[in-house]
Amino acid sequence: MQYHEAKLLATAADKTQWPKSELPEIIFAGRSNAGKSTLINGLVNRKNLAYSGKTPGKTRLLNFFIVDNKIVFTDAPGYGYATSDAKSALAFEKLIDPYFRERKQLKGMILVADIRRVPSEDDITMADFARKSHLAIIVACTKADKVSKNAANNSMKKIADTLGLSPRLLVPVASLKKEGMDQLWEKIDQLAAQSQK
Ligand SMILES: Nc1nc2c(ncn2[C@@H]2O[C@H](COP(=O)(O)OP(=O)(O)OP(=O)(O)O)[C@@H](O)[C@H]2O)c(=O)[nH]1
Ligand SMILES: [Mg+2]
Repeated sequence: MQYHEAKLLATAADKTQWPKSELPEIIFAGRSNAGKSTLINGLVNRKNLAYSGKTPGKTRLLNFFIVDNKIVFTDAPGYGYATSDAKSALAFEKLIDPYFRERKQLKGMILVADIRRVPSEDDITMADFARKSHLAIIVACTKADKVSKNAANNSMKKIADTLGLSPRLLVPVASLKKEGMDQLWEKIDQLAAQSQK
């Protein structure tokens, strides 16, 4: 795996705290506990750059990481955990809506989905949103180390189908074992190159 230089640029509760940067940005979106933060750590080969953990709801704010001085990864809180909790759903929206609406640098989305689960309504909404906003989308199917190759292939077909996306946009990953990182980087580099045009 290639070396990648990464550091935290900013942690933002609202737009006044968004970093001043012109670099293309990619948001890591997905259900709570899907493995967004662990994936960021895996991609840059660091253990604890992004805060991750066993209990859902680890990431609370938007965390911006600058990588290789050429791209910014935005780690976001997950959705769908305790959906009955209207207060946290509202907090999520307040944090994410302005970012989606106003962040000009935002060029792409990595939709992070547990390979063992059928995408939720919220996942479908996210994929639809990316399509409508002309954001490039990549689906990282996490925790592939927990299933057989065969099961992984079947799940990925189902995930692509449910999200209405081409299977080519999906990449299986095992972030803790650093599997699939090169394949995902290849897609990220393509995305970054496109957004430069
Ligand atoms: N086996 C395995 N475990 C993983 C993988 N990715 C993440 N995990 C585990 O899943 C749990 C959740 O990971 P996080 O990265 O914190 O998930 P998140 O999506 O950032 O969660 P929130 O910030 O709460 O929304 C942690 O215990 C991780 O170690 C993976 O590819 N394989
Ligand atoms: Mg997280």
